[in-house]
Amino acid sequence: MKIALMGAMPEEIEPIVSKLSNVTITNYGANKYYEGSYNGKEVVVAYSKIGKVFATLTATILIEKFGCDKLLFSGVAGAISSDLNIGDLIIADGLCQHDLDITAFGHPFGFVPEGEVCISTDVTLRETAKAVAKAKGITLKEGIIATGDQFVANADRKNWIESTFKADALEMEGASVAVVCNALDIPFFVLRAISDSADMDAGFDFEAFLESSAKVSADFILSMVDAIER
Ligand code: 4EH
Repeated sequence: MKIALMGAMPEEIEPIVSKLSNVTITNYGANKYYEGSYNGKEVVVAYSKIGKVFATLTATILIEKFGCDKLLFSGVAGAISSDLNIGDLIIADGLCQHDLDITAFGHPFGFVPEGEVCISTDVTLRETAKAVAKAKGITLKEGIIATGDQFVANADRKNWIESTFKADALEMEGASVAVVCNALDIPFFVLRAISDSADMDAGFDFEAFLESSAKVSADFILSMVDAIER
């Protein structure tokens, strides 16, 4: 078993890489891949850079070049649901692309022929997350995460994403990981800690809370690695 641990930004993987043993770095596809072990389990860690295209590339390389057979994403997100506050954790039940629009041809937002609006994450990994949360006494929210190539800092856009996709949080990479892992039949999981509320103050909040929220998510992901059966 080899577990891929992926983030989008350096801040999202630094708290993971710093806890690995026997790290080797491979440069590939204009990116760095950190291979190492965490409490005896083999992991490969990378940050993709921001957005759907880079996330697709990195997820594909983690699976096809490095041979990872599970993928866990860790990072931060903008809250949609009003019961998510800064630092809270949400796991994705499913992920959709809020910026995908071929509605001109009668399709719903987020849908392309032969695809699906919402791709579900692995049920076993979700159960592992709930067991870890219970053991740690942490509240985990579960819901839909909407992905798009936009930093949302606008209440109207946020409300549209909520009403169109029933989404609880939004970010810029998760649905890419979902598309890749779903197509390649790799169990995957997306965890995000809230850094902002995707509203007028989002830019400011994001800068203030990126590091602390990224660490909340990374610490939880490492506990999940410990809890995953060999
Ligand atoms: O990887 C991108 C980062 C913002 S863009 C998506 N991440 C953070 C999640 C996220 C998010 N996405 C969309 C947190 N809040 C979000 C929001 N909308 N409101 C970025 C960040 N820093 C420098 C440059 N670009």
